Amino acid sequence: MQRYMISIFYCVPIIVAIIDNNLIYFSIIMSYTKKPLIGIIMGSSSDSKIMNDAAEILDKFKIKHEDQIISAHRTPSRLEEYAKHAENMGFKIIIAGAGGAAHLPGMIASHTILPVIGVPIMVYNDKQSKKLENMKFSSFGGLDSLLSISEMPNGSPVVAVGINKAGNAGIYAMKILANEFPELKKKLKQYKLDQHDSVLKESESLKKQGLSKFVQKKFK
Ligand code: RP5
Repeated sequence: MQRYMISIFYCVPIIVAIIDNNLIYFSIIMSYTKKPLIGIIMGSSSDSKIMNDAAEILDKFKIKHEDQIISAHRTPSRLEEYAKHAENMGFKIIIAGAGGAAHLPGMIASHTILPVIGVPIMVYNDKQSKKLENMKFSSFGGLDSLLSISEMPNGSPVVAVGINKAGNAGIYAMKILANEFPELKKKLKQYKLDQHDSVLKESESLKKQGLSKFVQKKFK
């Protein structure tokens, strides 16, 4: 079976002609740039710096998102309200970050059928200090949060990315959305090509300068 998509109008909504087994049919693809499609939530304002990596990816791909703080432990009643709000808003995906016992992603998933991508966050408890070396990390270095999110019981899955890897949550969300929005598929392919090119560029420069000079320059 052969499938082609021809974009007729590059405006919103986009109308595409789909040629499938010699049959032509038209389909309207709504633009993904007009309204928030993703809800980003986090358990505390202290998670915001890490969760911003997810927002940056979404912004790069021009996907609107709505960002909120919802604490599973401190604002439990808001959890259920938020799940309803996310569905009413037409969000396609929720990205939820939390540290420590990290119940937020799992609890949100239990209130909605929307896919939830959980970001385990390594908690630090010296909020006054801006210097990384002065921060005191939680005893389990984020493993507590990773296990809380990934070890959801049967029937209530939450996808977990690596500890503090909110950017990956953003990319994964783009991959899910790309099934619905062909333009996003193209952008993801380009993103991969850019990654490839940037490794080649670095490798060329390493080869040219030699390892010791390269390291001196890169880590100065
Ligand atoms: C979790 O507790 C939050 O997600 C955060 O990562 C952690 C610490 O919260 P704060 O004490 O910094 O507010 O609920």
